[in-house]
Amino acid sequence: PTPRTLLLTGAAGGLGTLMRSLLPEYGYELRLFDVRPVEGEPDAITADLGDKDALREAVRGVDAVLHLAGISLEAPFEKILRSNIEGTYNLYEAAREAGVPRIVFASSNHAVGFTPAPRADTPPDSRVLIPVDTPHRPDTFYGLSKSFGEDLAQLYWDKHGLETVSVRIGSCFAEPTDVRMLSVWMSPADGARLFHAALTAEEVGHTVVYGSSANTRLWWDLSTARALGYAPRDDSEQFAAKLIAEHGELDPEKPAQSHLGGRFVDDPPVWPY
Ligand code: NAI
Ligand code: 15L
Repeated sequence: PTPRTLLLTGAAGGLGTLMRSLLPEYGYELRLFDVRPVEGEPDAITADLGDKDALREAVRGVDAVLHLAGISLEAPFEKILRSNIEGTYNLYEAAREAGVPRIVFASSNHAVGFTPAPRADTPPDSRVLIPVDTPHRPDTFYGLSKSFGEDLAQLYWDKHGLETVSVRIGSCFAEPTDVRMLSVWMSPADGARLFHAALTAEEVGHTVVYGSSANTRLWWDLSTARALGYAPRDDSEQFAAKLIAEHGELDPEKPAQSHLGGRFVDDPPVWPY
């Protein structure tokens, strides 16, 4: 059955803004949560993930949570600890206490960012795709917090029966903007399809999936996502000629071009606040 009331954390962010416009057509009523005000949404809850009372209030009566809030780039460990590690724990505790049955957790490819990518000079149809059970190889403190979130989700399933789909999102933006993104891009429309599948599939326990479109140059295995009912419709290949003409093919000798996490392995973009 489709959950009706969905708590969307991180609603003011890039992905939160995309999902605010795309998810209502799947039948969700959204309750919004973010530490920053959500533009044009006076009923949004403006609170930090450190505020346990606000979280208890936020989860009351919801059918599921789409947990996007957190620092989305690299940052000093103390900041990651507060927002992503303690913050995600606080959310899970509030959800457990309230009996919320399912969370969809925005994990990231950076939980496994130091995994070597299939070489760019291997033809796409003979590449060995990275499975979801590849060991955690975080590329940053940020990626480490996503590895933690996946383990936390496993614990809450095993111990408390709270279900999670952990989505290791690639790059969910309107368009891919570099050559790596040809492999890891998730179109916003496919993002909404995947989150909807993760929210509605039966008996997920704790399931880990990669989050991307059906890209010709895909690096990872989408079979666990497809098993939830996800049927991606987009492919980044339409952007390939222009991006490759501009930047060239990925260089397998350069760490930032030959690992899943891209530049996060040596020069991560840093959280601005
Ligand atoms: P974003 O940085 O645009 O949005 C994150 C939101 O979380 C912001 O609005 C921020 O105010 C809020 N937030 C941060 N710390 C908070 C706290 N302590 N309490 C309450 N709210 C807090 O990031 P984006 O791109 O929208 O990503 C959303 C989620 O998806 C993040 O968890 C990110 O790590 C994950 N993700 C996103 C990817 C993408 O391609 N956009 C790729 C992989 C993972
Ligand atoms: C992420 O986890 C970030 O939140 C997002 O801003 C992108 O950098 C994305 O990964 C990526 O790997 O492209």
